[in-house]
Amino acid sequence: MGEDMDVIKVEEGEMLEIEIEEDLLKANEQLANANRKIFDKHGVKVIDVMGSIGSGKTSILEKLVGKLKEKYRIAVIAGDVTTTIDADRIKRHGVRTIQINTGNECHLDALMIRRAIKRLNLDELDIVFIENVGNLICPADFPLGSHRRIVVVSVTEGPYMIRKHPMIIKGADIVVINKIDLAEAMEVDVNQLIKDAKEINPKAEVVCTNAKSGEGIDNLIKALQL
Ligand SMILES: Nc1nc2c(ncn2[C@@H]2O[C@H](COP(=O)(O)OP(=O)(O)O)[C@@H](O)[C@H]2O)c(=O)[nH]1
Ligand SMILES: [Mg+2]
Repeated sequence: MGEDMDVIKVEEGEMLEIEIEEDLLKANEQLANANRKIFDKHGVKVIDVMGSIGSGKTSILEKLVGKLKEKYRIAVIAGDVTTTIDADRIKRHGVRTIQINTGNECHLDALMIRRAIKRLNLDELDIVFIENVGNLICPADFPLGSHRRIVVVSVTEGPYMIRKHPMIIKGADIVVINKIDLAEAMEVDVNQLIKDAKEINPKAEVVCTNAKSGEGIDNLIKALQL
């Protein structure tokens, strides 16, 4: 697996490493704004998908790509510390896929995305999905230049995932509550998760999904205005 995958390996010292964190965040934001301008110039809509490992990001992307690939020209950039597992899964759906291996970094940054988009012909694309590195802490501080940010939380992570991650929920345009098919077994109250999300971020749209069956994916497509 991963042999013919297009992989960017981020070497040490190549990341946006600036001594003072504030400068780092500022530098990232400037690059993110520049990325956004590039996307807009080429008419590409970019969607950043965040969430813990195992929450269902790749499964949701597979379903989205499956439903949208006839209508739109799609590429997927998958971020992961070391593997190409996600990009391999998505590539099977026949869309252009790039893996970014971040090495020690627990999030993608705007420079990594800049490097990845250099490998894409943006004029021949309508949508770029980005699967961020799997956790709900680090990606919150690093905008990539995307138009929409999705946070995926699954019921198997227990009842407190949303309340315990207010920063990333605040920055989300859409909160997806996934694996609703397992809510009963997990004794997790989906309505309470929805309430938690709305309380932290009243502007975010909340969508419930079962990425295995595809339930709710059309609502997510609607929320994304695609
Ligand atoms: N039952 C159930 N399993 C799911 C659902 N979404 C994802 N999974 C499973 O959860 C595991 C992790 O999903 P994955 O998409 O790899 O999560 P990621 O790490 O966030 O990309 C896989 O075994 C999926 O088949 C769901 O809605 N319901
Ligand atoms: Mg994944």
